[in-house]
Amino acid sequence: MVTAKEPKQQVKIGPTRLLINNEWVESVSGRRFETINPATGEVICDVAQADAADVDKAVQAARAAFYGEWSKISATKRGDLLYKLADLIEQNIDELARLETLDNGKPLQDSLGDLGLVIACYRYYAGWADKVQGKTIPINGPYFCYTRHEPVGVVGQIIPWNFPLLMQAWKLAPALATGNTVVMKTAEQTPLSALRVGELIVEAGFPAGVVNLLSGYGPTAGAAIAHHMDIDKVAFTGSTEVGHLIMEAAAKTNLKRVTLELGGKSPNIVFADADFDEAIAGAHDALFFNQGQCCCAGSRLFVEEKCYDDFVARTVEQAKRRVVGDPFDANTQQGPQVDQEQFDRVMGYIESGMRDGAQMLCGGNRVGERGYFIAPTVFADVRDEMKIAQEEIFGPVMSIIKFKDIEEVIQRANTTMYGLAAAVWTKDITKAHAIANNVRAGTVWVNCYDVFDAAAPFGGFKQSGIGRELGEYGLQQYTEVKTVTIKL
Ligand code: TXE
Repeated sequence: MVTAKEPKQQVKIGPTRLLINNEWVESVSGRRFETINPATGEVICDVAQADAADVDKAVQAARAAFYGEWSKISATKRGDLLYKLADLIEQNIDELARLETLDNGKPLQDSLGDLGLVIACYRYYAGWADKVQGKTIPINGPYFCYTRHEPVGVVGQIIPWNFPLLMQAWKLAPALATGNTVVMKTAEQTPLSALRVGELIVEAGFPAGVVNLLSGYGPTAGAAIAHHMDIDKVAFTGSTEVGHLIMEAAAKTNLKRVTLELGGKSPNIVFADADFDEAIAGAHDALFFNQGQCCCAGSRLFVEEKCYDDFVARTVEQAKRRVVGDPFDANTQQGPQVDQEQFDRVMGYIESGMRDGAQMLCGGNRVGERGYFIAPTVFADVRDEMKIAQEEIFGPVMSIIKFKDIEEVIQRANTTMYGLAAAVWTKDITKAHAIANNVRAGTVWVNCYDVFDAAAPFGGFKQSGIGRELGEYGLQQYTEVKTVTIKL
């Protein structure tokens, strides 16, 4: 049950203006927009609303910094600044976690979990800053040839609302480690925590113009970034639909580099020989974690025929036990969906599942009278062609699908336009490798799910994206290779 108290009282609201050139400014238009507490539906505060004119200002600041002070700072010093930022985030971890929970609705424990990964990400890339090296190349003739890995330039970054602080870290850390400057637009649903990090960025000592933070909407501020002629690269995380628009904008303007991390419909495959308790708990978390609002959610749960009935029964029991309620309550496992639009969308998918004849075994309803809470919902007997098995639901709605054998499940797992993640639960190492090798996805987890580490790359095959984030691979997306050839 929802027991939302007045979480606002427990949270200190940080800056609500735009960060451009290390100054906190109102938008050029003077417009502001409201950000809502998803646990209550009430307004938290309003925030300056950037559009194209503010993007221009931010790009000018970022360009000046790129050619100016930032270009003169050593790689080691860039690393030091990132370490300092990580330390400041760690010192303010409780305040940031509460702000994240207030604006996004995720349980406080989950915000703290995200922040652990945030801090690790900044530290990981801080360590890389002075280790990005080119090569010397033995070309023919009397020449000395080497490569330099140079920053791409001014980078536009557009991030979503499901992991506001973590997505900020995944984007900022590799970009700054490699010497780029940034114009970042946060999601309109969750502007607050990123702005508080902006204060810490200034406090850490990053020069003016290196990081510019804009709150605002996609079709205005976001599109202005994607179309800007003086932005060298755009990194986007969000829907596949908008991913198409970002690439189109880059193609129509200056061919800025594009990296995309988009939606998914990830197969989570349970064989009858799996450790049953672990598979049930793992499949539950794979789907319901973060209110189901994960791009890599295990949203097509394939269960082998031999163990199907038992698995379904126990999975439903577990879903019924999930504690939904006030995200500030320590016992809460599931908070509200992020906003009314996402709530309506998820409820629409629940209706479509029922219409298509899937068997709804629990949930399906709103929880409480205010806020955007949805009961954990489990559909069994889902068929591949149903909408709930095809489209990204992005909510606490599990779709269980029966399969007979390994060849069949590999083929069915791959019948999707997405390819972000996959998982397999089995004690048979041959089956585990067969799934790992043959499912077309950027990440495959074996007997685990959602294991993230700043050192391990993440990203999509097919329409789940272009490029990789995290790890050494993530650095490559933020550098240009320059070949220098010198006659001897
Ligand atoms: O996404 P959008 P929405 C999926 C998920 C969800 C659906 C819709 O299925 O239900 O997308 O969510 C900015 N030019 N994911 O509407 O619109 C927007 O302001 C430039 C998966 O929130 O893609 C925000 O900052 N930018 C996902 C960001 O794009 C634009 C996370 C994401 O918003 C823009 C979120 C435009 N024309 C949603 N339009 C993931 N991969 O994790 C919007 N934006």
